[in-house]
Amino acid sequence: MPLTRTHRRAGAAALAATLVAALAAPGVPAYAANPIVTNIYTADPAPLVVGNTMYIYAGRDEAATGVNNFVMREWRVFSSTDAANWTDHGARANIGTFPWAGADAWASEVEERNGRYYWYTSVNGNGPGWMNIGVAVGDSPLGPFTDAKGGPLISDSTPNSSGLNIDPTVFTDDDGQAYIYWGGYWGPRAAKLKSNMIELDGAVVTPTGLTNFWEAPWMFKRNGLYYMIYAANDTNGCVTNSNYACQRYATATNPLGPWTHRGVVLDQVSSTTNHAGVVQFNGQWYMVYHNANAPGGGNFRRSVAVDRLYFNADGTMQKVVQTTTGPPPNPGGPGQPPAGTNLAPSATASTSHVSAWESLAAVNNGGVPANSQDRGNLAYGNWPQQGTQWIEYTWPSARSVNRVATYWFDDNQGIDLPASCQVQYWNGSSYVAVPGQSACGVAGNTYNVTTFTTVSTTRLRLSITSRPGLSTGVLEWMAFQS
Ligand code: FUB
Repeated sequence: MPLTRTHRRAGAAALAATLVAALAAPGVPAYAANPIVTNIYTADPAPLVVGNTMYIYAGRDEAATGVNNFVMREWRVFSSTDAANWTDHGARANIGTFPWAGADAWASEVEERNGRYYWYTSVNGNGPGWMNIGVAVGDSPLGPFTDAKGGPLISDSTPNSSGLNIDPTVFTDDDGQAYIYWGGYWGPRAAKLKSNMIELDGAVVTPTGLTNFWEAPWMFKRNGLYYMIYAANDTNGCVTNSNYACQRYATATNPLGPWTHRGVVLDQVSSTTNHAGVVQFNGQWYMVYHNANAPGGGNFRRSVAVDRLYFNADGTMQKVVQTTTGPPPNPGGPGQPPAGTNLAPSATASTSHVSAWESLAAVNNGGVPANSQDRGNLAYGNWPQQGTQWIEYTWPSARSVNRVATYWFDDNQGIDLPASCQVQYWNGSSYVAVPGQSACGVAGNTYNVTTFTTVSTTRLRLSITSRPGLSTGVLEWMAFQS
């Protein structure tokens, strides 16, 4: 079983010793929180969603302390069903996967097509030049993977290739056309891929508009708009020292550009390199990136981290807030309302604040949300308020209550899942926490049930504390006596 956050809080120290010993083996749970793995060093993460699972494909940094070079020989896979708790599946490809290669298992990305999984890798071939793009293929997200081509897909002998042929990102458009972008040393390149996914289709082009591109492109599409994030290392709003990098991004209305630069989406991280991927999972957007934050970490001993990514209403992206906690668990799925008689519809709702364009009526109108972004039955939000806000039920006479269920609203913009919450009741003179309450859950896309010792009250309150810089919202708040 993957570790939960509760486990982590309760027994992180005890678990550490066990995990350090156990994690060499595949299929072993990895730490949650950021970095997501701390028993080994991992870098260049590439997310992929398959069904209800998010995979992260990453390189492994094996440089000893004080070694100022990449020592990278294998690519590993991690998976999660909630973007918070991760399982390490071990190395699923390595330099030996490519008989023509000899070193440097650098950044990679996996793309699915017709049930096959194509793993595009940066690797040092034994031929002329330095880095190449190879491609392995497997029949499942975990492989086994074998060399798909018998030689590089892209090398220094590919006409118009990059000054450094690394960091492939492969994107398949709605019409089935796949594209590969790659490059380093300020040299982004792009090409179409044939439907066999292992041959370029036509000429390599030099995309325009990727301002200050350095390396590490990642392409995705949202609402019909193409996005490219990429590492830049300019000191013009990106980094304080050009040994480091940030993630800039650009958008386009055509998959081959031209691109329009939009700004910085991830600031400098604690490692000099900055490599990220973006993915939508269970209705929410995530950025997966690396830093040097694991104990003993450094520029060649990096670690993968995951955080939420938010879009503004105009499609621009907010800067990712780099956290040590990682995102809250997001198990997804519509969920079913808890059984029992819901006392909420018979109450009058009130709140500390409701946004003008949202509705407090949402919380007790009996709606059944499909997910945390579902506005179909109204949504309550308290934007632009931050910190602690509340919603409250008042009944004309006392009710006995010992359980609530909360379905949070998350608009992927200013309203997010809260940092914490507490159930309170009016004891005749003030609001106090209901006695014996279980954890007040903050997961999205589900009913968070909190139980407590029965109270008899006319007023029940849900106190909600936001995550930094964000507001909170509720789609449904149910109250029961079991
Ligand atoms: O991990 C080796 C190289 O460092 C990657 O290919 C680059 O993107 C940078 O992260």
